[in-house]
Amino acid sequence: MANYTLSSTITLPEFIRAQQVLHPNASSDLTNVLLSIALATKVVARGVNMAGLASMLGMTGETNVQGEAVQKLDVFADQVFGAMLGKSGEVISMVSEEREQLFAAQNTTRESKYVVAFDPLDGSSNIDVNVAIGTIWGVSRRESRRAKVDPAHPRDFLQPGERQVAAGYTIYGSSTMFVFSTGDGVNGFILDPEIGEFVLTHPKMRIPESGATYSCNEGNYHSWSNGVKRFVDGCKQNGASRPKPLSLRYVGSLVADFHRTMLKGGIFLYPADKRNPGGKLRLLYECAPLAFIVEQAGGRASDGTSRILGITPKDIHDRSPFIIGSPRLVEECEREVAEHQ
Ligand code: AHM
Ligand code: MG
Repeated sequence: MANYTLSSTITLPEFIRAQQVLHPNASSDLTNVLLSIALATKVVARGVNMAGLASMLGMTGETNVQGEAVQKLDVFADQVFGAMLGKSGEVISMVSEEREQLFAAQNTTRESKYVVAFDPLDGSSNIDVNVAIGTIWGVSRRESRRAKVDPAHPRDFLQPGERQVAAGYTIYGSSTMFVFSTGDGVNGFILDPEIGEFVLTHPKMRIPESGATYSCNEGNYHSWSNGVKRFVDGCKQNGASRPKPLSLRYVGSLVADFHRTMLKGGIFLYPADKRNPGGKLRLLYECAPLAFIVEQAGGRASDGTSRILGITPKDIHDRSPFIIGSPRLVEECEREVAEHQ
């Protein structure tokens, strides 16, 4: 605590407002969206911290559109994000992992410019065991702004991830951390619970060129493609490209695995397998926002053959194989995938 004084730090709202002044693209409307997301994040962080005490752990008994058992905290986080973004007045519609259809914001107007896709609580299988979980979100400009269409139109969401104007994630871990980009680098903030505000701790984040860890569910090894198998086999060996084998690190919460990869370098992969022939992770609210962040930090994100940010989803809940991390390792994986089908 010795070197930490609030007067010498920048809080998230201060940072967002300063960005608006410095960068013409970061308009006041986007500022409002980002402030709503930051507020929703704080409410969810409180819920995550209190869940064990407030009977908010466990299943609801429902199954979501993905066919997965819904947890009480999933529902809570989904409702908080939907409500907070919905009342900002700047958002026309939203997509959530927890809802089958996109849904209109509460305070929508014809002038509302943005659509937001989010995974309100990622890493659900880790909720009950006190392991880090997260939230992932991406903001894009609505396509149908001036057209006379229903305010909530799928076409607003079916845009390649490179059109996102902002993206970010929160990790609810040993501390709560908020990381985001508006296309001008990546910055990270830790929540100071005493004052209830995020404070800038990781300015201008860059992912290392390479790293010492690979991260994947290796239980799926036998149903991967030959290229992916060869890459992962290579991670365990030393040779010309690496002096010693990489270490395996896998939390099973995408946000936690990605965050470690961002800070320390390495590679995360969730390739296609027999159970998930199109990949498991969702393009719109898992892959595209993290791809936006990683590219802004000097990293790379791919489905094995194409850049994630170039892919146009056909459906709001589309899935994709996902390979993300340090550029050298992702390129190495792409080479193996291209050469060994
Ligand atoms: P969720 O959004 O329902 O929590 O599912 C996504 C999670 C990711 O956080 C994680 O990378 C992956 O699923 C883990 O899957 P598996 O248990 O198959 O390894
Ligand atoms: Mg998820």
